[in-house]
Amino acid sequence: MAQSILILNGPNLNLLGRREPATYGSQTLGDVVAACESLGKELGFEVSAFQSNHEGELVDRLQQAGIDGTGVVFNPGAYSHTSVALRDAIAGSGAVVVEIHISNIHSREHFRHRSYVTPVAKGMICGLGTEGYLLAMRALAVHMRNDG
Ligand code: CA2
Repeated sequence: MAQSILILNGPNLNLLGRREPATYGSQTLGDVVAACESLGKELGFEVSAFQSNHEGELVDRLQQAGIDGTGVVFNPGAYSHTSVALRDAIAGSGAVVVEIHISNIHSREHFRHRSYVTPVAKGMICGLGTEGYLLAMRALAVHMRNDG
């Protein structure tokens, strides 16, 4: 059975492409997911996607990913900077997560510089626009192949 990758997006990312194009680009979340699905075919991974504005729903998906052995490309949005619950969900479930931010969180306001997720993620990509989702998938695919 093909290995799988979940594209998980947190609060407000459903607005992608509709507001703040200078910061987040002009692709919609649908465009991003379509590009990830297409790369998934190329890499031989099943791809699913989920977005929620609700922290607990993100916790549920991370726990399930840990159980299923599904790799996660995760943009936690603003919860990155606030959520011990998301950090605990990753650490506690053993889900393999590559964190991604569209913008460079280190060149923005000070409160965005710290992510609670980064220390428990396999790695983190930021500032490369929506291309970051595809780079994260490639990194995850290499890691998952090596790990069986
Ligand atoms: O750069 C990123 O990907 C962020 O995770 C995006 C979050 C922000 O709170 C993080 O600091 C960095 C915000 C997501 C909101 O997305 C919008 C997209 C279009 C229009 C309005 C909001």
